[in-house]
Amino acid sequence: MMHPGIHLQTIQTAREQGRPMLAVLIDPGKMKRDALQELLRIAAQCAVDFFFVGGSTSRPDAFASTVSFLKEVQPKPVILFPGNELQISAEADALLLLSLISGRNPELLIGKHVAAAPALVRSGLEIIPTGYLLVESGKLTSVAYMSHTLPLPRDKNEIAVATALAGQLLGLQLMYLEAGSGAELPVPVEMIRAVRAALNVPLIVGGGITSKEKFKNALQAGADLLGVGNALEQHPSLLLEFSDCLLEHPVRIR
Ligand code: 1GP
Repeated sequence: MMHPGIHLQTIQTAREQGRPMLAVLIDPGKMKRDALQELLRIAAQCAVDFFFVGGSTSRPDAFASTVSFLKEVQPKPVILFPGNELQISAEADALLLLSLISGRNPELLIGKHVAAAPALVRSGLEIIPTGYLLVESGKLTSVAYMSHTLPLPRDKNEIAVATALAGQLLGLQLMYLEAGSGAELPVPVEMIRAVRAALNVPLIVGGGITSKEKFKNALQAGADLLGVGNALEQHPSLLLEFSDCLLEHPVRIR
């Protein structure tokens, strides 16, 4: 029996209380330091629960210095969302150990995990086993290309549900329904609703959430934690709108 660490417990408790959460995704490969500082200034006034750090193309040095910087200048937990096995930093609070269960690339199901396991144990990080489900989202995304996997068809909710259930049966503690960073289309609301209804573990939804309306749609469909990155790189003030949306949510406890 796995005992959840403190950050997983926080997410589980929020789900039980019907209090959706917000994670701001920082891609160190894309975000310059002054843009990050501006985003942090806005985030300090918002209902941000976590910073996720990761990306498909980020270099290890930029990755490590971004994690250090975040830990130094702001109080919210920093959770690693690694784009590859080099994106590990013991300075963070936790790491989503992603298994790309929508795909059939053995390296991303278990291979990279075997290579990284000794370093993960040594790091002392809270490790959160997470099922990662990539959903087709219009045009080809970096994550679909880099992972050499076929995303789930957008209109096949039953496949998404069966995949998420299989991940849950295997003991994964979170599910991440992902359209891909910078996705043209976010995960369809019907799919979020169907997967959320089938799961006992918390559901993260991200990719292509670029407006308050899309944010609200994912929230109302049942996402327990919303991940937003790309849109905030371009329009950091959107974070205020997303935060208002969470605080307006009927059962959000402030
Ligand atoms: C990517 O789900 C996250 O893994 C966030 O996506 O950058 O499109 O917001 P965006």
